[in-house]
Amino acid sequence: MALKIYGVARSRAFRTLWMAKELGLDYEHVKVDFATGATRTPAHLALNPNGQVPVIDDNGFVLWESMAINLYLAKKYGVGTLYPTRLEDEARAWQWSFWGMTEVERPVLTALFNRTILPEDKRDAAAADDAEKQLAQPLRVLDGALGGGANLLGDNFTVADLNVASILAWARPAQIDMSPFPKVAEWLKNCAERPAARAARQLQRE
Ligand SMILES: N[C@@H](CCC(=O)N[C@@H](CS)C(=O)NCC(=O)O)C(=O)O
Repeated sequence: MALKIYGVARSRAFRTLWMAKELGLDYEHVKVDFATGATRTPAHLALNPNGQVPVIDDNGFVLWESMAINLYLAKKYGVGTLYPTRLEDEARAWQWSFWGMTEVERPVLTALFNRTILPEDKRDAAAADDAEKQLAQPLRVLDGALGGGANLLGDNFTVADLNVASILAWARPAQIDMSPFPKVAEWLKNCAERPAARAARQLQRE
């Protein structure tokens, strides 16, 4: 098969699996599990020297970093649908993807780990609360941006929405209160209810 996606669905590989489902791609899922040390084997390090997933191998072209992978796949297979055609919209897709990684991912993960993932005696409630406070500013920005249309680049769902929503998918298990950000809450729900998102979530249960 031409495209291989490395990484179990309960890792950041979820983002890429969701993208592949949106694009209707045929792919081989190589279920490398970060929890077993499988990301640190010589074979995996040869693909991604960071020892992480996701990674893709698209017919011999190897790429890591979830946002870069999704932008690449969307541009290769989804111009005019998931990937914008206007240069300015393309730049906004990058803007939102970088923003998600730099402004949102760390605090949402801090809340997630300290509220649900770590063993109870290792959780730091204050760190989680602090992370939720830090998230308020970017969530206000996102709420404001969603005032102009149903999605980040306008009416249509694009890679910008998928990339940011796949990071914010952790907000619910992290028990982030979304009530001050009603547009974000509605947009996130719509993104999560897409058939491709549901199909990717199903992979987390297998
Ligand atoms: N910035 C990277 C982060 C990738 C990452 O941290 N992946 C985790 C799983 S969600 C991983 O593979 N961890 C294994 C390890 O660090 O050993 C991306 O977005 O692709």
